[in-house]
Order: sequence, then C-alpha cells, then structure tokens
Amino acid sequence: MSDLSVELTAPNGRKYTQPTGLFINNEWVKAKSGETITTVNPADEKEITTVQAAGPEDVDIAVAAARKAFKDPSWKDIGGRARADMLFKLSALIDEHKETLATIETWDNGKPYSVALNDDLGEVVYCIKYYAGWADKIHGQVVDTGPTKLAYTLREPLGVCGQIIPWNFPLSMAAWKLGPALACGNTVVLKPAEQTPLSILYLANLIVEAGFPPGVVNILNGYGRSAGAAIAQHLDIDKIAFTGSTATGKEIMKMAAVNMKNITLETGGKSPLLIFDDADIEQAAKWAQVGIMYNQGQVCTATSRILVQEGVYEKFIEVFKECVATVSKVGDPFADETFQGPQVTKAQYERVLSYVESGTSEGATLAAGGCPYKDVNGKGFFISPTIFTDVKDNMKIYREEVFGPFVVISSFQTEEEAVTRANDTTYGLGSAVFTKDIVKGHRVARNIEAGMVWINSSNDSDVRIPFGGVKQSGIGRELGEAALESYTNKKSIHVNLGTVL
Ligand code: TXE
Repeated sequence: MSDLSVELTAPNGRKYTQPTGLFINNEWVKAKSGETITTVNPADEKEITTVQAAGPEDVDIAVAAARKAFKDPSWKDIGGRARADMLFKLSALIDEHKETLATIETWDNGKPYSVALNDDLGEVVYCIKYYAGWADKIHGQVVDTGPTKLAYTLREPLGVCGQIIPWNFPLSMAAWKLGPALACGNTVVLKPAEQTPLSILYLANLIVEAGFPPGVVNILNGYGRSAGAAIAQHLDIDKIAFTGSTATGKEIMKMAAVNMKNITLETGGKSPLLIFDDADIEQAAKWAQVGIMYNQGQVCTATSRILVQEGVYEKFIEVFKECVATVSKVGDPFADETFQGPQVTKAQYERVLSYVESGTSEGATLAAGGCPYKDVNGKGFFISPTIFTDVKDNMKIYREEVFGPFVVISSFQTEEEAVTRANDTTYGLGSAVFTKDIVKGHRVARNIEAGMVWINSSNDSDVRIPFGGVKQSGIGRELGEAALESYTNKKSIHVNLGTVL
C-alpha cells in the first residue's frame, strides 16, 4: 500500500485496494496543488476515502503524456488488430473484477448492488468487447471518379480526447467513451465526476494490465470548475466528449471553441412517455415505472413526463401507483430486494425535494411520495418515489429536469395534441409511445422531436444502437457504429492518374 492507495472494506464486507491518485502515464501521482476530494457514501453519509484532485497543472502534464503517446509508434503504428486485443483483454479483466467494481460503484454512488453488478458491469464488459470488435474494422472508402483519378478516404483518429463524465453511471459512462476512442486509436484524458471517482480509479490498474502503453489513457479526478474547465479549454486537446447538465454543456461548448475542438455533448432531458387509449395498460405502467424510477431517477433519458389519453387516464394512474408501490422498494443498496437506493449526494437529494415543494405550491396533486425516506438509522439521501398528477404544462415540475424518482402525469385528448405537447420542451433526448396500433406507433415516433423513441417500452437502450439527443439535449451520438464517427476524421486522398497540366 502506497500513500496513493488505501485498503478498504466495503459495507458488504469486500476488501480491496483503492487507488487514490491521479493516473498519468500508467502511474499514480499526487496533484501538484495538494488539493483532495473526500467521497461520501450516500446511504449512510459516512466518508469513504480521500482522493487527489487535479488542477490545470496536472491537466497540462496529462495532456502532454497523451500527446506523446498518440505520436509514439507503440500506439500510433500498432494497427486495429492490436488495439482490439488490448480492448478484449480489458473487457475480460473487468469481467474478472466485476464484483469489486460493482461494490465500489454501489458504495460511492448508492445504486443497488444487483443493478451495479448485472446492469452496469454487464454493460461495461460488453461495451468494451463491442468496440474491441470494431477496432480492426474501421476503414475508409475508394470513391470512383473516373479513370484519371484514384480517390480514397482514410479514417484517422482525432488525437487527444478530453472526456468529462457524470456521476449517475460512472463506469458505464467511462466505457461508452473509452471504448470507441481507443478502438479508433485516440489517446484520452478522462475526468470522472468529483462525486464518484472510485470505480474509475480502480479501472485504471486494469488498463495497465490489459497492455495499453503509458499515456494512452490518463484519468484525472477533479472538480469541474478546475480540472474540467482546464480540459475543455486546453489548446492541445482535439476533442471533448461530455455527459452532464445542459448548463455545463453550454459552458464546455464555449470553452471548446478556443481551438475549435470536435465535440460530442450528451446533456439533459425531460423525456415524454405517451400512452394511448388502445395501449396495454399493465405493460405501460411497468415500463413507465422502470422508465422513471430506475437508478433513483438519475437517468438522462428518464421518461419523466407521462402523458395519458383521457379514456385511460384514471385507470393508468391506479395501475401505475400500484406498480410503483410494489416494485420501487427503497432501502440499503446492498440488500437483495432493494430497487431504489439513495440519491447520489445531499445536493441532489435537496434539489429533488425542492421540486416537491414547487409542484405542491403550483397546485399539482401529490399522488405518492414527495418526502424523504428515512432508513432505520435515519441517515442517507433516500427519497420516496414521487408521483404528481393533474400537472399543467406551464409548471416548473413539468418543464425542468428533476433527476430523481419523480414523475409528472397529465392527460391529453388527441394524437395531434399529444405530439405537440411532447415536443413542447427545449430538450429532445428520449421518448416512449404506448399503443397497439403499429401505424400510429411509427407515425408518432417520426413526429416526436427526440434522439431516441421507444415503442411499447422505455429506456431500453443497447450498446449497439446510437444514443444521443436533439435540441438542447446534445450534439453527436455515442454507442453503436455512430460513435466511431465521433472519434475519427475522414481524410481524402486524391491521386492523379492522368491529367497533365
Ligand atoms: O452536473 P454537471 P451536476 C443534470 C441533472 C443534475 C444536474 C446537475 O439534472 O441534477 O445536471 O448535476 C463536470 N467545465 N445531469 O452539477 O455540472 C463535473 O465535474 C468542465 C444530467 O453534477 O454537468 C462532472 O464531471 N467540466 C446528466 C460533469 O461535468 C465541468 C448527468 C457533470 O457535471 C464543469 C449528470 C465546467 N465548468 C447531471 N462543471 C446526464 N445527462 O446524464 C462541471 N463539470
């Protein structure tokens, strides 16, 4: 154990070595400023450990390492097959360590252990494997322009990529960004969210073990306003990929303009879920519960606005309330039966509760929850699953992203009204439509302004399918083949085969 790692025992009894440093050039180092961040278990409000917090000087060092690695033949010239081998190995190592990684994720973030293990780690293992599969299949095209010219394109990596990620799915968000960036041959400076750095720091050692050369991946824990801003405005970073709030996304866009970085932004949402009279109400209620309550409601695509056609409005509310009461079991995230753990931080917990106050004062009907959920020891940032009905379109709770186990329900009369109101938002990330009429389902899906539409499900994302938003929900796409576009340039080569001047 060095002074940049610590032996910990998690609440489930698992013992492991937690790295606490900044990861630069495959080594652990201290922050130049000496600044640190202490992370807290949101389930009992106790401190877990203290990690180094990077500042601009550390970002400079990490970017220099990433630039050097980008140009080094040990990475630049190895080709897609060798990059695939490293990514496959990394995926296998994550799989081997998944119980420890899931434990750390639950401890630091508060999500139920069963979710962290089966969903988050399952996705991370597959995501890295999926992009390993792409690494040797990224190629350009020959474009036929006639006999006097050979024209072709090369797919080149962008260079040094800054990746800034949020706290709601720490490892998944890291995998979504690392997988395609590395498959395409880029190098990375990644900043985890200051609230949840621990699992990604543990991942760093697996990256070394998988054989990635020094400097290819650098991980800097730190605050957004210092380390994050230094990454966003660094003159030697070529691309910035960000997931987080719309407000911070706009700031990052401005900072990234300093050297016209390539950007991918995945920001907030207020995703609608439409239920038509002809829908299977039981199914709609089950998917709607998952759509908003999963991960404590801290999901960018959470279907947080439910619009129900008036013929089934009352019935839906009754079935949905019953479903939430049965499925959304709040409690100790390490307990098997728990569906919902605490909100990630006190700030997020207070933010959600402030929206309860807002909804009540604006005259919506509080149909369930709307209060803290206190564990036996009276600690932790738990909130009772909250349902507001009779919500009007001008209310704050209808318009703003709450990011908690908090849903608003309203009724509509016609399909046209449903689509107009679904689109009456500055966001455009996810959306869901419930109907048995296949023609109506596809028609509504086309008319909704969103990056993703689920017909007869909600939040049923997949690593193979592009993910991203329109309007103020973001720019560009992650996941699927689309992510390769976000991490490569197309270079056009024109070869003169005959034209003489
Ligand atoms: O997000 P921030 P916060 C939404 C959600 C939530 C709200 C606030 O509504 O309630 O945002 O959460 C880094 N330059 N989402 O404040 O600030 C920061 O360190 C560079 C939706 O936690 O966007 C972290 O790594 N970086 C969302 C990351 O940005 C900066 C997930 C996200 O933090 C920075 C999270 C700056 N000036 C929150 N300021 C989703 N789309 O899934 C912060 N950061």
